Amino acid sequence: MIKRLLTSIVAVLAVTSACMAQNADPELEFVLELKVKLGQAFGVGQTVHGNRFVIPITGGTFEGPRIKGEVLNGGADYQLQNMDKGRTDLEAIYCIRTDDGVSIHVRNTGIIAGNYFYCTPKFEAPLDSKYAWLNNAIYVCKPGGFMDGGIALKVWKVRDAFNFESTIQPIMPIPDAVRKPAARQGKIEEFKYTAHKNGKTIQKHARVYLPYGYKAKDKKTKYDVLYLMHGGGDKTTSFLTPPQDWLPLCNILDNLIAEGKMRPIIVVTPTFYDDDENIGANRMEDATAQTRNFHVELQNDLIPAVENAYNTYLEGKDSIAVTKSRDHRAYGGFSMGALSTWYQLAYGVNAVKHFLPLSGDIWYFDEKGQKQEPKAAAEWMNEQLAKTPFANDFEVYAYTGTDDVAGNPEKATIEALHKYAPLFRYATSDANLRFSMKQGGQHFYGHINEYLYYALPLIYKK
Ligand code: FER
Repeated sequence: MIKRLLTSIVAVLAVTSACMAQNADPELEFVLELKVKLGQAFGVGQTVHGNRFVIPITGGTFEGPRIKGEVLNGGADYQLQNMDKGRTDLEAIYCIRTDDGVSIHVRNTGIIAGNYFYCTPKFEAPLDSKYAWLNNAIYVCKPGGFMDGGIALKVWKVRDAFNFESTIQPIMPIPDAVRKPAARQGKIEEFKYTAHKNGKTIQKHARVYLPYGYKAKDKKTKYDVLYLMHGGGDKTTSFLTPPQDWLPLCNILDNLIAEGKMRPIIVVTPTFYDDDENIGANRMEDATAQTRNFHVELQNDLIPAVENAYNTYLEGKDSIAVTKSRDHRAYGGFSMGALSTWYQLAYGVNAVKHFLPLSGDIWYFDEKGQKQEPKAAAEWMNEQLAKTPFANDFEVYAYTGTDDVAGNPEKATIEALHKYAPLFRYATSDANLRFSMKQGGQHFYGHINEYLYYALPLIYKK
């Protein structure tokens, strides 16, 4: 008795753990439609089980997205008809054969009660065949129509519904130690360059983080470069060296590199404004246009200037050289900088391989200047990428927080990319789009820099 009790507890636990792994609701996936030819039915009469009725199955065809073939002669539908109770129980047993010669046994049981006519077929396919996938699933079936001397039956497989919410990766608190200055620190330099913007030549600057141990003279040691764009109203220092109550990115970088969690890299923090001290009218339209156009300056001015000044993989100054070294380049940004990241992906995927949109959605407008729904933005993004030779060669690492103004907009963007932009592979083993949300994460650098603690080791594996 006790032993049986223990056994059943173990069984319950096994069932519970299997259930916990899949908290999604079920949905149906169409598998095939059968067109079954029926022979002359005959009644056996009243038996101990009820009124037994036999309908021979004499042939037919079947077809679905992954399988097709013929229904074999020799099966039958064995029915128990209880007309007085308004109920018929049926059990059809027969075989089908695929067009490439695999025989599959079918046993389809169901009920007819008034208008309600549903069955649950079971398939027995040879384990060593390419149809073995039919074996381990629950199916439902209902008539798709009645022909003279036959019946059409549609079959669906019951599977877990895709639950977008459950695919969002959570973000754990980062270790306290990585917030503090590391023993071995990189250097932050000011970098001046000439940009060509709206037909004008302007002098601009960016900040450059050089990892600990970077030696200008050691030309053989080359570094990948990450460009990080600030948010609206911010400047070139906002990421790396914010006021003390924010989490400075230089501490994260120094500590990740010192702990061996990522390769040493160069980080460049430019501005999409004319310069730090000239943020213009700082109206939203200005910022939107400047984030949209920054890819031109990045490719023509900033990348050639900064990557020829430091030891990087860029060899040359033109766009061909920039494209050749794109595997070694990442672009990310916060808020309006995230917007510039999406625009960089849409307009400048030739120059960059890795993208880090941090708390920002895609702003896609129609001719009247109306911001479009995430679906239209996702379709536009897919079209943009499809035009390039890099449609299958980019990676997106998207992050935001639940208490961030960009949280829900970015979440809607990711879900739309998953649904409507086939070039993005999301929640698959070969994903090129990843999405994480920090519970309570807000719209400020302190939280954004936490996201980079997780993102950078993914891009810059040792
Ligand atoms: C967003 C929500 C807010 C976003 C940007 C902002 C690009 C804010 C911008 C600003 O105030 O500068 O989804 O995406």
